[in-house]
Amino acid sequence: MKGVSRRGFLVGSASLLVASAFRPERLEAGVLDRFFGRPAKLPSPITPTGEFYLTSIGSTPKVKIEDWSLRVTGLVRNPITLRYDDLLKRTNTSLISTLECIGNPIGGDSISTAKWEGVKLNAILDEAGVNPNAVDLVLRGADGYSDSFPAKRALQEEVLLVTKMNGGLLPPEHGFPARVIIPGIYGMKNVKWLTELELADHDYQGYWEKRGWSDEAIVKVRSRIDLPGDGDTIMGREYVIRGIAFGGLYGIRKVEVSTDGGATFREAQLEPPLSPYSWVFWSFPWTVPAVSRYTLVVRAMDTRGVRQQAESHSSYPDGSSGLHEVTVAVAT
Ligand SMILES: Nc1nc2c(c(=O)[nH]1)N[C@H]1C(S)=C(S)[C@@H](COP(=O)(O)O)O[C@H]1N2
Ligand SMILES: [Mo]
Repeated sequence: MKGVSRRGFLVGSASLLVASAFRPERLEAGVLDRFFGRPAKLPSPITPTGEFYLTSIGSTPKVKIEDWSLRVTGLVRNPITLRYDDLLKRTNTSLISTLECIGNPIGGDSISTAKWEGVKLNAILDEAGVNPNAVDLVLRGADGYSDSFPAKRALQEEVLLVTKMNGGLLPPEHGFPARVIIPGIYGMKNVKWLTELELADHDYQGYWEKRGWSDEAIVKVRSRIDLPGDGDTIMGREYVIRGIAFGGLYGIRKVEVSTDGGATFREAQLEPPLSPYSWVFWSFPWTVPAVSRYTLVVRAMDTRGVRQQAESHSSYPDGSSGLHEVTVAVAT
């Protein structure tokens, strides 16, 4: 079990290494803030591109756009090759969607939200004519990474072949020239720097699956307390506890907060989300009964009625579970 959870930790630490190598300020903004006790804060509903979490197995590949193309191959009637200009010309749809790394621990910040623009993947796949025997869509990136997800899912309306992020071209580190965004599926399958989409007749095992991570990689219902931060001291008796919750493809029906270490829970207020596939912001006005220390706990339920799992488990192999809690002191 030890070895297993260490592997779970690897994704997170790898992402930190990559983030720090490319944008030293990111490490400062995330990890160092915590070490130096800068105030906790609520994220923006749309994560500014420069603050969006980063994870990759290596460095950002340099793609020469004149030489780049995206090929659709395998079990299709007409294999097609898309050039960058074609893809930009076809960019006609947008989607706000939250992306989370499967290695994100409970309470972690490898989760962000962007407005993605691109073309529906099913438009491209329909043009290629997918053979009904196709099982998986295999996605290959210019960095040698690959992953796959079910061909049936690839034909659904909400899956995008993305060229733009938050109004600008996809930045190099987030997958320029093109990536895929699949709402409700952990980041690992949202392949960046795409060069090939292959329809395969079998269940393909991608980079992380070969290392034991989940093949389905469906995001789990989760919630996080952003305010107050763990270890904070609250001044006064009126405080609004705030945070986010995320239910992947299904959205969030309910968030509940405990101010007594999980013994009792009461319902928080939800803000309407920016999209069915984005995180939800919640708030919980709290009248503090006495000067003391408190353990605050949060839990969520998705729109299907599936509850956030209370039992803690590391992210390996299929995403972390458990309830986020913070301990605060109240002074007056
Ligand atoms: N080509 C390629 N795509 C990739 C990866 C990678 O290493 N190479 N990492 C995946 C993982 S594990 C995650 S969590 C997301 C992160 O996307 P972001 O860096 O834009 O946040 O990209 C996914 N797509
Ligand atoms: Mo990831």
